[in-house]
Amino acid sequence: MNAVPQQGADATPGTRLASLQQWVDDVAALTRPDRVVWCDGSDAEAAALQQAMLADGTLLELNQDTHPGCVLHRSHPDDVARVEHLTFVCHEKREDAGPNNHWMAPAEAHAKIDALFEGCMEGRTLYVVPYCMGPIDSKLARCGVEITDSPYVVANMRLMTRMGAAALARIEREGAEGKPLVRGLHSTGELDPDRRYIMHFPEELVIKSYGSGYGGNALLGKKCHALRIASHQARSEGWLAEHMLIVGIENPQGEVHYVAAAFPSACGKTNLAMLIPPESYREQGWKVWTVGDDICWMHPGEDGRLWAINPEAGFFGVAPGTSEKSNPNALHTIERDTIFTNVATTDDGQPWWEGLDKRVPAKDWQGRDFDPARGPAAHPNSRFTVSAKQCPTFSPHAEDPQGVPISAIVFGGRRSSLVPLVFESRDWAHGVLVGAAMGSETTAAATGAVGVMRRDPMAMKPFCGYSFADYFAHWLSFDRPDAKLPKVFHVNWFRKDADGRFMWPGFGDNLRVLEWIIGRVDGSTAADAAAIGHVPATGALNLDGADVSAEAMAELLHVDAEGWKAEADAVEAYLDELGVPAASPLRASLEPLRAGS
Ligand code: GTP
Ligand code: SPV
Ligand code: MN
Repeated sequence: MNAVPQQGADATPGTRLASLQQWVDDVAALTRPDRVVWCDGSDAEAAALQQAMLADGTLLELNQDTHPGCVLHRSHPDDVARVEHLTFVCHEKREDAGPNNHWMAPAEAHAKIDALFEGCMEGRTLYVVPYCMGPIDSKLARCGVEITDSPYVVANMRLMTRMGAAALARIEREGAEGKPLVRGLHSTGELDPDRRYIMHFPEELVIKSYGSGYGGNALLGKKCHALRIASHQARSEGWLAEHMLIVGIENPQGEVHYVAAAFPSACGKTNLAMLIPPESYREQGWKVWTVGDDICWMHPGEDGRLWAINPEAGFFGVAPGTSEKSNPNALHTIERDTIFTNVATTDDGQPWWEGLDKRVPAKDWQGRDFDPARGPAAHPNSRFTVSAKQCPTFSPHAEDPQGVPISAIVFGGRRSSLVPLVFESRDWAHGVLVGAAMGSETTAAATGAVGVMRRDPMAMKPFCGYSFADYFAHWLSFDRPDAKLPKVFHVNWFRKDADGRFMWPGFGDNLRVLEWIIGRVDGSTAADAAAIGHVPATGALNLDGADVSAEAMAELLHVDAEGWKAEADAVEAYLDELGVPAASPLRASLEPLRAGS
């Protein structure tokens, strides 16, 4: 990578925060780059970087008439998803990482990965990327600095975070006050899967990532900082860092309820966050406001409610399946100034993926002439990176420094059987159990088998920076006398019939379920008691205009008592595996399932 912009005369030459300067100097001594560039986040810097990447083939220009400002990146074919088996959470004590994480002793982990970093930036440029997760003027926001040798990472971080001079100014101000900073070191290395690690040191607020240029492995502000490190910080500071979308639902009276929803990777967060109401709802005046599509930081406010910010500034969304029918909002968002990664292209250079439309792609995600015999044209985990500001439904409150108040928390996963369309937990402890018991069939977002059911508590299996037993206890601790906690629900858009077809239309029609959820919050909708919690009373779900048969609906809402007894046993065994104490309220919350009432 030689064609990189020279440091401009007006670019920040470094920092007056001595500890930060020292770290950058130390990293430069270890990695031996040709050049060090401090990123200021300016348009000029971004344009120069993009030019350099177009010149050396890191980026390819897409059709500028149909997609102005859009570019394509084709990753190394072995570097297309998160690598959970190579991701480590390195607490001093193994038990603090828990059975839910891969663990290595910090000293050993540093030694292992530093050996890879040694001299790895020779011939390359070292970029210093100061960033802020959350609105730059928000007390709830947190800063970090990522050092990377990938200009693609710099370009993505600029869209996904508040990156550059303003973040550095906050970092310097907070540094002078002695506030901690998250430090992330990243190199693409050789992109060799055998020389690849994603290491976290929560007690030091340090991340080290080597050997991958892909999304969650390389954009360190995202999963590494805003989930794994932040969840550890949140535990000691009394807040929650979650793998959740945040969406505002405005009813015809103009009242907005904010809902936070945790679904595992590639299970519908982006789609729900950008939902377009069914026509009948639009006519009545329902509106949906997008606050965030992947990460949610929630803090108890003075009023006892949970207040949430989206720490991110952009969307790194799944491309396949995104269409004018499923998510027109996303399609409009990515019409311009978007980085596409591993999508296919049409013969006139437009981005294309399975499910977009009926056109036939010309080139597949690896740039080969498309041949259906080789599988899908776009990689199943191909993605777009785009500023959230381009989303037509971006909430006017998304940048409020105090965040938005959360009325309901929704858990959900891909469950082709058993789990009904929606149910409500009985109380907070039961809600935490419902989150802890979440299961979902695996997707292409991580390497490994797809479609295998696994437990994924709160959609945080790959992202919790400490032991799940401690994490559940932390969730339970929010239930204080002065707290006005959100109600907790579970949904399943992914039930399948005997022919393997989805039974629920999903997407925009999911608003029907959200309407019931909000009705439960404000007390206007009816529910029946069942062993799993509260389920919609007959007729309580608005199905006007929905393309779903009465038989399918009955099946979607049915509670299979025997099936749930078996599920309760499986959940109990999982809690045992995680070391959840016998006296935990989670255990008591399982009892009604056993009793079948
Ligand atoms: P990450 O970015 O990986 O955390 O994922 P995400 O949860 O934001 O996933 P996303 O919304 O991008 O959904 C991924 C896949 O789920 C796409 O293939 C969608 O088409 C599909 N999907 C989303 N919502 C629904 C739904 O309501 N029903 C069905 N059947 N599929 C859906
Ligand atoms: C996920 O896998 O949950 C994502 C994409 O949101 S990545 O940032 O690559 O982790
Ligand atoms: Mn995600």
